[in-house]
Amino acid sequence: MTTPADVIFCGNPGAGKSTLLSCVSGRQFRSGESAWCGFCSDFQFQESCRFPGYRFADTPGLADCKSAENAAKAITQTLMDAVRKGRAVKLFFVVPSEGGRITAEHLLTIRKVLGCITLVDGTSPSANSYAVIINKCDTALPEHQARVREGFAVRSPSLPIPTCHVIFLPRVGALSGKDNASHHFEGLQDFVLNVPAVALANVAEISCQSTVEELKQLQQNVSLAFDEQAARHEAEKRRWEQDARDVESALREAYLIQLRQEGEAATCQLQQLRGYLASQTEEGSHLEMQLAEQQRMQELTKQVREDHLRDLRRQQRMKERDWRRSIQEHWDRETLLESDRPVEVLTFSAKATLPGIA
Ligand SMILES: Nc1nc2c(ncn2[C@@H]2O[C@H](COP(=O)(O)OP(=O)(O)OP(=O)(O)O)[C@@H](O)[C@H]2O)c(=O)[nH]1
Ligand SMILES: [Mg+2]
Repeated sequence: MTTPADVIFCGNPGAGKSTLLSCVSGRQFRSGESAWCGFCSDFQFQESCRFPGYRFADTPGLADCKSAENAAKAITQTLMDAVRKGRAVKLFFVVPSEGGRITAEHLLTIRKVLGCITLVDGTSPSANSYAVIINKCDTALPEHQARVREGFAVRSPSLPIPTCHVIFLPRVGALSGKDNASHHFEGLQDFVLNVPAVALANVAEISCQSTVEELKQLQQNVSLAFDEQAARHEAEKRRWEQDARDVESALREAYLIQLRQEGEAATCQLQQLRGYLASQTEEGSHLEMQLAEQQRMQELTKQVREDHLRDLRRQQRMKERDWRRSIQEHWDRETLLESDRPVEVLTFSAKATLPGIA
């Protein structure tokens, strides 16, 4: 938890100050016009068990011309009470959302309240020394929010003290037209706790004298600033659109190049595959030819061998026939001569001289 401080809500009538204070603190701050009727300098701080040590103060709306002086007094007294008690102050301005525009009336209130403050070091409040609650937002359009944030974040003739502490709260139907109703706004308590507190040394009276003239001047400034901002945003939008188109065409170009390169690589691979297939086919047909040649040679060899074998057998048969014939002749001669030698011995010696055939 941050160091306890006084939480003070300022803003124009009907912005939702009392309602939001009740929602944050859990204490009842009377809302609606009746809350500040009569003499409005009758302020009161309230403490909350949700935030020990903190004090919460509501203030009346400042831009209402009829009661502006009383409202100014009430704001000054509230701030002076913090000064007297030496308490740091967290200053919040509640501003209703108007479609991404902050009107001159609300800026005038911020300027007037900040303009009456002197800090302990003798200086005026600097950038980020207060916070803004944009209330009753009907839409959460990012471009509206960005425009409002930018409007508060940049120092301008309409807003000499900028701030980056801005929160957007939705319009809650259940609170509409109801006094003293409550609602939990997501992130609001943390926002209140985290906004820096400032130590005040003095608070001057808020002047309501030349409010009408100041408002007129401010309205012109605001309208000018709004037009400038709109023109800047339009130019920025056009630049972004052009950038987006450039990026898109660069991406498309890169994609096409990649596609082309992939196509070329695929074609190259296909050619390699075709080449490989062709070489394999050639090798295959070469092998087939070799095989056929081998088979032919085998057939031929077989043929030659068979021829040779047949030849040998024929020669064998012829030799055998000659031999038998010669044996027979020899035998006949021997028989005729009545030889004493046995026939087996003669047969054996004749076989032993035949060429090696089984
Ligand atoms: N729909 C809706 N109504 C809201 C919201 N906040 C406040 N209101 C209503 O707006 C009206 C004014 O709210 P207040 O809280 O009284 O406003 P204020 O800033 O305190 O006004 P003054 O005290 O007159 O300066 C009330 O009727 C609330 O019910 C919101 O977020 N949504
Ligand atoms: Mg109020």
